[in-house]
Amino acid sequence: MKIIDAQVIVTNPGRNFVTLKITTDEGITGLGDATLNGRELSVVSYLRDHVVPLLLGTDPHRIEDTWQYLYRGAYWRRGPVTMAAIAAVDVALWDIKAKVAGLPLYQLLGGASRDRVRTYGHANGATVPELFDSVRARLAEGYQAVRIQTGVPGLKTVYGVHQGTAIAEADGVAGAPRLDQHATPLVEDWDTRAYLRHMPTVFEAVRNEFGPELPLLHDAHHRLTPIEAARLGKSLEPYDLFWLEDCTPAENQDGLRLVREHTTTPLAIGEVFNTVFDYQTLVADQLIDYVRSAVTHFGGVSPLRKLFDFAAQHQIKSAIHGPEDISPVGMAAAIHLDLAIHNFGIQEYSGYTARTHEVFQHAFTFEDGHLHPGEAPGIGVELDEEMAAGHPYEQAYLPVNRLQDGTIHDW
Ligand code: GCO
Ligand code: MG
Repeated sequence: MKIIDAQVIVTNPGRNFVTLKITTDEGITGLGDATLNGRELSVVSYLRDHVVPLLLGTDPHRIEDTWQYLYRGAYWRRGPVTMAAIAAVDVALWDIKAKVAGLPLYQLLGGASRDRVRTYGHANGATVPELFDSVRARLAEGYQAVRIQTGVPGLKTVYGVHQGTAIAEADGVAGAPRLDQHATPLVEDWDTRAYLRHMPTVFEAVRNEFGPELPLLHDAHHRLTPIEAARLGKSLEPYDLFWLEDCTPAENQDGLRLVREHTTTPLAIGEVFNTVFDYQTLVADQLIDYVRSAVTHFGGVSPLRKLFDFAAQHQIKSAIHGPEDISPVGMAAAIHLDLAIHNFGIQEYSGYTARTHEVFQHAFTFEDGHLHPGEAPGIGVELDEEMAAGHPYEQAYLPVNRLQDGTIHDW
């Protein structure tokens, strides 16, 4: 079998998504997600201008060899643009291989290790009463674990969450996704001391309202230094968090050691990482509890599977990044992997707009707070190209963040 065509399709059914579609001489097609939120067109060019010409005429069954060829052959390794492009190829080739086998992808990854995939959803509120309403909405949708993000008194914005207009036609499968993309970057404001004072009061209120059982998560969105993160983890211990996510900018892997030495709050990190090298110290020295990388930004199913196997040796679990800026193609690939691996932890899922469900028809289902990849051969997603063309690319940026004196800070 040979690859005879590879197209990069950009569509915006509520936000920008980049999809690679590979076609073989036997008419079998495979899809891969290459969406890099806020920098989408850089991956489009990487694929169209540099990767597609290398794929034409090659054997789609040689997934590992193609991966190594694109990774090592470029000479310039790693980085989000490169790894998102390679991820799209990897997933599209797995999709083709599983379609040829007539099996859903999870069967090729060893078969199901569980019946369904537990998810968590997002609850956001500027105030505590608004937050409670949002938690109730997630519970009504079936979620059995909830991420808690709130406003901080004195600050204008609810940090690190998707701001903007709720999409009116969102079908509510898992909450109304909010756009975090703006034509020019929205500027948020930040005060670490106010945040550190406020968060324990929020979690105390949530525990008092919703009881001790509900798994609660929190994302600090890289905004703290190691000593600040250590203090936050310690102050949240009474509220039994499922995890504290991205508490520091973890390019400084060793910084997590300081956090770890001071708190038993479980730590999750890695949505902006793109290779195993970003995790070496964190995993080998057991400085974290959950690895957060997405199939889409980590070079695909092949390397993420290897990371999970490495993490398993240190009792670290998976927690694949899955906000609405991962397309349904990337999400489907994640759900197959979640079902197959042994050290599964949880899957993030915040639903999609109704338009996105129409453009990306998918076999995966969401019920009672759990996902299942479905039994369609491959990853189980088909892209309606005509409909996709009706929702063209729109320039969009993520927010940026400044301290109150105007200094740019992490978002
Ligand atoms: C999460 C993430 C997202 C990011 C977004 C950026 O944990 O879901 O932090 O909310 O902000 O993916 O593109
Ligand atoms: Mg996050």
